[in-house]
Amino acid sequence: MKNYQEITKVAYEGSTSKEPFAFKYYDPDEVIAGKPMREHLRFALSYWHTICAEGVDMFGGGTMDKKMGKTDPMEIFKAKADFAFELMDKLQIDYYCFHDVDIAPEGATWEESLGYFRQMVDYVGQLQKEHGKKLLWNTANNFGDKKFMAGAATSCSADVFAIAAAKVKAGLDAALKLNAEGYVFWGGREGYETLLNTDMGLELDNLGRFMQMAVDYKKKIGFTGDFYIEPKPKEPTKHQYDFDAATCMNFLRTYGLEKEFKLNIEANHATLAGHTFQHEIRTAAVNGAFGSIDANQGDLFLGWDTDQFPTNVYDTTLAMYEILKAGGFTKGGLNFDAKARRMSNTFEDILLSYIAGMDTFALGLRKALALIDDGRIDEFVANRYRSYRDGIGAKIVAGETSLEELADYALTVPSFDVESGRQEYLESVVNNILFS
Ligand code: XLS
Ligand code: CA
Ligand code: CA
Repeated sequence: MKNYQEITKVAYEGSTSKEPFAFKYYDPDEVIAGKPMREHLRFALSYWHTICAEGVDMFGGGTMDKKMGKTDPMEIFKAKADFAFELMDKLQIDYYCFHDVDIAPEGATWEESLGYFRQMVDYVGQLQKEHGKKLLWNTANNFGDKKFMAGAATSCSADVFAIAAAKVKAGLDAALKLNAEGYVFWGGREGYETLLNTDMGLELDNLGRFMQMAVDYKKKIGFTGDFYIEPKPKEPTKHQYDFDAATCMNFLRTYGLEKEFKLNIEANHATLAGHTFQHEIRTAAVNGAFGSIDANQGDLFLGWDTDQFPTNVYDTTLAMYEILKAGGFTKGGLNFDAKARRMSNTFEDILLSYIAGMDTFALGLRKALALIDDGRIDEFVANRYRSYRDGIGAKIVAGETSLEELADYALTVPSFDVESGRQEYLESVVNNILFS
């Protein structure tokens, strides 16, 4: 196998290629269904996993060194940024995502940290221009530091609320400067462990106030990117306020914010909430809040956020089917919030894991389009609900009937047979498309 330095560009070679450092299904400039694959998929590199994480887990230290041979903190972060953009070039990835602490060192005080952050925003801004890349979204890490142990916008401490706000303000200034397509709010520790020490009502109201202030500031500075909330049911806190897509929509409507936010759905967070990835995408879409995707997969046997690169084509096909049905991405994209396994600890593995993830979604896109072209599933669903297209069904849908009228109507219905849902047949249609 070639080594990392030898690979200058991962090219598309088609499904018969055995070259490890080639795409088998992702042909970035191939036009399918009216646009190039790169525009359908809008792949993004996750800075925190790929550029920062070194393989540390609960039981052991790093298995990879990503300090790029530097010792001075600013030099380390500049070298990491150079590496990030070189990697995006090699992989033909157009977008990236970061937390504030991913791109810059933290100083002894907030003021010092802010100074480093601003310098590094300028640095990545320059690299963005040189390499022709875009920022899909950025965010604030308001969960890692000790001060966020009881939450950020839902902390019991108003001072912590204030520093969290300061970090979001700095993040929005950066988003504006870097012309980001979006900004993410993942409520890392916005939740609680026990009600015995928690004023839930105040915490939720404060979270609503926090989000409203972010919206106000966004408008004030003229940032036109999307705002996303990223649902997750647990980890780190036991009860997270942004449990799943439906809970987030309820939160947004309660605080009158539903027009200002969309959702960033993460595959592995969906499964932790006891939902399929498709369910969460569909829930976002039917609520008019489909925005962006954190693409990864979990492990069926492990109940935590394993953030694995997606390799399951069945899942990516059904996810891409939902994404296409939702109208595809506008400002959002597919961010690989995923990391190679701890023992896949070489720079070659970084390339190989992205290639696997990108090809799996590219194949999913191709298969989802084939499912739509085939038409059997859409036709089945349309036919299944045909009783709502005329007669009493059409009146129900139009809101033109009442319980009294329906009660009279029910007396005229001789029997109440419901047709078969044909689940097994439909699953066999999916297999037929996948394997032909
Ligand atoms: C953690 C989340 C996080 C967000 C950004 O589980 O996925 O990485 O995407 O803060
Ligand atoms: Ca995520
Ligand atoms: Ca995650």
